[in-house]
Amino acid sequence: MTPLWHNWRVVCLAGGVGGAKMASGLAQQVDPANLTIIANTGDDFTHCGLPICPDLDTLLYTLANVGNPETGWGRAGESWQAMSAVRELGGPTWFNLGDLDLGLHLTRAHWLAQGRTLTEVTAELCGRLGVRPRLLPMSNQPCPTIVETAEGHFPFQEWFVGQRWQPAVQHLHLPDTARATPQVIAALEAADLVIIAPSNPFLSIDPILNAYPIRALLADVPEVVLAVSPLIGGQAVKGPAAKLMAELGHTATAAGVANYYDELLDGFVCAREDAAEFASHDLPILATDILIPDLPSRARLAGEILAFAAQLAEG
Ligand code: FO1
Repeated sequence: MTPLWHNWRVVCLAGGVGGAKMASGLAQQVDPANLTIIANTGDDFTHCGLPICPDLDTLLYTLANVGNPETGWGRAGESWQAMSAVRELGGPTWFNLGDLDLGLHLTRAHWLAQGRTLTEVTAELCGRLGVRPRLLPMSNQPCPTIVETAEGHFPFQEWFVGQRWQPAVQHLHLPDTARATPQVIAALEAADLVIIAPSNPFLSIDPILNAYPIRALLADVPEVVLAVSPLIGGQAVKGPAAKLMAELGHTATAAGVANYYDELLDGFVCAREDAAEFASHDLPILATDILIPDLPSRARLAGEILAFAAQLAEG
């Protein structure tokens, strides 16, 4: 029997590593013509004169099956000749750009300098790497996240990579001028299902929601909105999600994440061992195995989430 979600238009809001795993599961289940991934660009910055878009690139490489499975970012089979030269010449070495990865940054810089938008450039890169779902930056303008800590204000990558996300976060500053692209708005208006990937709620998802009018669209458009927990047993699968939740005054649990997204959600996906946290919640829960290191486990989780969403849509 054809599942209810078969012809659904599905949108996934995604940061880097967790977002890319979710996107790669959805790409195995949903017709690429019906799947749109909206990427956080709050982490983007200019380094050595080149525009770097870490979350977009992690999504691109993962969906193209050329990503580095150990780091989660960058390309598999990378070499580091250019970085050796940067080191030898006394250039900045705190942020590592592999040789293959540099090829992408050079190409993107070239096309952006010709006046193409980040949306157009991303579509071209997807075509070249054989990525068929639509991958969209949330915005075409720079929307840099600034991290306020007791040690001062840091541009995002200087805190995340440069400081290994150690200085305790007091506040995250998101630009109040961030605007979503027309393509992002159209995808959300047409969506039957929106999935908030198991990405960092503060660093990856909030910057997307902050790009006007994405948050309002999620609240208003009558689609099903689900989020997947980035925490299992109070620990982040990768990165600083648990640390940041505690520092920003939230409970670092799956239920804490669901409470944070609050009225945006129609349902929540958590690890089986966290199901008890939701015993007194009204929110519909799918409790399952959310550790998705490989292609089959990602396809399995995506299938379960789509079936859960179909149940919710049927009421
Ligand atoms: N993360 C690191 O921890 N160290 C790096 O040197 C590094 C380089 C890098 C280069 C290109 C790219 O697309 C991503 C890169 N990342 C690196 C990952 C990245 O900056 C962060 O994981 C994300 O911004 C957080 O989602």
